Amino acid sequence: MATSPQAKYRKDYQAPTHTISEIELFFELHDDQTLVTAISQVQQQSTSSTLILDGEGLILQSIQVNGVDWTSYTQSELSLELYHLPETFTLTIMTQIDPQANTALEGLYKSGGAFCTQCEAEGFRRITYYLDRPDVLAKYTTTITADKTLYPFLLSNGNKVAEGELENGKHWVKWQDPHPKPAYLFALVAGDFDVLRDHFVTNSGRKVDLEIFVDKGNLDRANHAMVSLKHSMQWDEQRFGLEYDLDIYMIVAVDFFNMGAMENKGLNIFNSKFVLANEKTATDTDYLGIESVIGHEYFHNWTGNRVTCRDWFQLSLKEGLTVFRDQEFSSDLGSRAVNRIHNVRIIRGPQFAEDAGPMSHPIRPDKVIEMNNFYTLTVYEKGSEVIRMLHTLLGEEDFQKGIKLYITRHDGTAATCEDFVLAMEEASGIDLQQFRLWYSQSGTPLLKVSSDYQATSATYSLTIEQTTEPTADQPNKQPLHIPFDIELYQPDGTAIPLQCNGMPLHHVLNVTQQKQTFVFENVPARPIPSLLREFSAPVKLEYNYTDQELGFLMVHSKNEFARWDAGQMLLAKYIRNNVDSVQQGKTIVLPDSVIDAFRGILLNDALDPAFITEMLTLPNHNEVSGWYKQVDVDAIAQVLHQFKVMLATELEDELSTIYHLLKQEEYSISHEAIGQRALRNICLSYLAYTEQGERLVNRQYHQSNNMTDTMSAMSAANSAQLSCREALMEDFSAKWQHDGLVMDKWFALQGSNPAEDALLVIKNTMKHPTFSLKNPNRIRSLIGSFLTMNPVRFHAQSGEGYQFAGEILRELNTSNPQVASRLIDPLLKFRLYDQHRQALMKKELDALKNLDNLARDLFEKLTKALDQ
Ligand code: B3K
Ligand code: ZN
Repeated sequence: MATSPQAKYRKDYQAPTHTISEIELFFELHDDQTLVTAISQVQQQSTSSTLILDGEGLILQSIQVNGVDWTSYTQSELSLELYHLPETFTLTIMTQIDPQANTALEGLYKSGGAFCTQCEAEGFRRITYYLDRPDVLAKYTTTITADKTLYPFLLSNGNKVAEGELENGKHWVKWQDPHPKPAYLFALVAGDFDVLRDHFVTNSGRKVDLEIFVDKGNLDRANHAMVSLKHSMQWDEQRFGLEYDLDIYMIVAVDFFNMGAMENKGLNIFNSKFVLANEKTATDTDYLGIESVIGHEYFHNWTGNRVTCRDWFQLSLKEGLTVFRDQEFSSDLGSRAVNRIHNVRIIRGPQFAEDAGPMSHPIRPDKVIEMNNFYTLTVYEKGSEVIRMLHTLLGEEDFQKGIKLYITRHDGTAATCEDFVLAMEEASGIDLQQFRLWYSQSGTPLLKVSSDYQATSATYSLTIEQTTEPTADQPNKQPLHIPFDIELYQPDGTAIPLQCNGMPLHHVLNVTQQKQTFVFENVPARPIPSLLREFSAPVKLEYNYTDQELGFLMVHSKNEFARWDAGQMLLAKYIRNNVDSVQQGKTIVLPDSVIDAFRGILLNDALDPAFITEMLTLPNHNEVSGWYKQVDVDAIAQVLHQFKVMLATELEDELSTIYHLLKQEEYSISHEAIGQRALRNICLSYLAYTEQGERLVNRQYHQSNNMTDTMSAMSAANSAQLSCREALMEDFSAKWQHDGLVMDKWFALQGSNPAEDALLVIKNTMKHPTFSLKNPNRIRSLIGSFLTMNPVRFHAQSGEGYQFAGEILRELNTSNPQVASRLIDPLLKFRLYDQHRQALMKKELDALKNLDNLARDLFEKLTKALDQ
């Protein structure tokens, strides 16, 4: 690395010196020498006649200003500075790029046989020199020329306005996007595809063509994506009153993609994982993932595209809000409780861990070296929790008023998080001054709650104390405005109407002080409190519940989420106790009362099977690790394993009855069928630890007519290390080795294989014909699961897991820094482990840090982790 990468600060924002009203792009596509001509209409907005454009890895061919060659410029590694420019002018820049050699998958690159682009956050500068910042909005016209046989489809944003043939076997297509947009929403695709076509008629009666482009032969896997797209369009009209604004909406599925999908205006580009599905190739989880990501990208059309971000520090403005919208979409279409549980698991697990680690940052970061490092769980998921808290405080009606005001006020412009909060404040009349701290303060608040009942006065008080521990980025914390949703129950299960100071009270308390007591009147007997219902704020809760109280809440809470949460608290208590026991050399015990509480849930046929499944799902190793400042990998693994065995043994009859009862003859993708399969398969995952395990798993695998049941069988065999595991793995690989996407499920099992020789097997698996270190999906499936889902083997005392991670990271640092930067996270947490492991992990980090060509992405994370 020549010079140390420079950080950018939120406080340094300055409006652009120039704006660009229109840009006309010409692409002559060739694998290794693509020619890009960019003709921009530029207007000076400041006193400076110097224009500094961003550019990276470009070969500059020519510059013209108003049609005349321009020589007054300097070029550096990351920019082009043009001097002595007129106030308004036409700027023509020709650059040459090499898409074939672009393994970073940012800018214009080749995915298999197709050309495609990824421009967010700062990829457009790898296509041409430009003001590559989100507050420069221009109208785009794009002409693409390419070989007609290889690339019959030439796509870009907006509407197709012209096309033609050329003599040399080439053809061209011209696209025009009427909506001004920042460069990060630009997209281009060229390739040969099968197309699934449909249409949608908007609320106001406009017909929109819908097109999904998939690799040839995959048409039978595009249907669910199309159904999801139509559901998204309908839902956004109904719930948010927002209609689509172009005549065409295109989605292209590509195999090489760094993340999930990208919301480019009118031309979404998707990781094929979030498009392709049929019952033979995709699990129910895949189906639900597709629905949610298709929704997410579609919802960006208003929250992201029509109103975009002023600068990248404001990323949560579009991402937090759009995640909130996609979560609401999934909840309205499916089970609200189950969706909430899934989302809360992410916050309590990996997001809390992010807050506690070296990369901690507020949802609106203050300092960034590589923007791609900030597409984080904090910005996305915690960002969505912040929007959800606003929704809780305002209620649906005022929240929608706020959204309307925000969109009307900022349509067609680049806005800030402050603009959003202001609109919410003005629409509702609620003072959000203190609430704004959620945008600037990082870390996870801890709420310590205590209670007191006075029989004589029939009053019950809750005292809430909030603290936020210092984080790597911010030593001092202030009290936040926390919506705290509660209910008080009488021992017979009825809810007590809340009353404070003689006034009836809504169930959401406004916690604003460091320490605060709420006194409830007319409470006939000592109540059982249900606290932080719906996880009404992204905080940790501490309250000294008895087992009986938790057992009570598991049965009597009015709200399913609260019942699940009580079950989790009960499990958490015994997981902690038993981790202590293991450390003291004692045996692991789980009282009968706890097992009976779960038996009660399992046998309650009034409950939704999908919900029972969540109740029976133990917190995973990563979530449990997050409870500790010093993680004892082996003790946690032992306890979780033993809990599984004990629950399986004690509940075998019930699990077995339900397993057999829920057998489905016909496959259907309804929410009801998904729920039943989930329950049946979690029963199998427990039964795998009993004597019947081998037989049931084998039979399910061989009789299965869908990927959900197939994978559940394989995953049960993998976790319980059944002797049929090898045979099933071999059978699966023989059947699917032609299909990388399906094989990813198999790679993930190899990665998370708890066997002692897992690493050796993984190294051999890298030679599998379907594996490639060039494909991010393959890397995440095999290597990613080893690093994140195989704690015991990854953290092996020998250090071989860390060494392996180091080797892979050194390679990816050169070929695909973005993927490397995501993969490195488990190593960055080295301070959580014992001295021996810390030293081994640090050795790998130091070796990476000393690389000559260390990418910005890794530089930022490594310096933070090591300098802390
Ligand atoms: N906006 C994109 C993410 C871009 C990530 C760039 N490293 C997908 C999404 O959040 O919808
Ligand atoms: Zn998004």
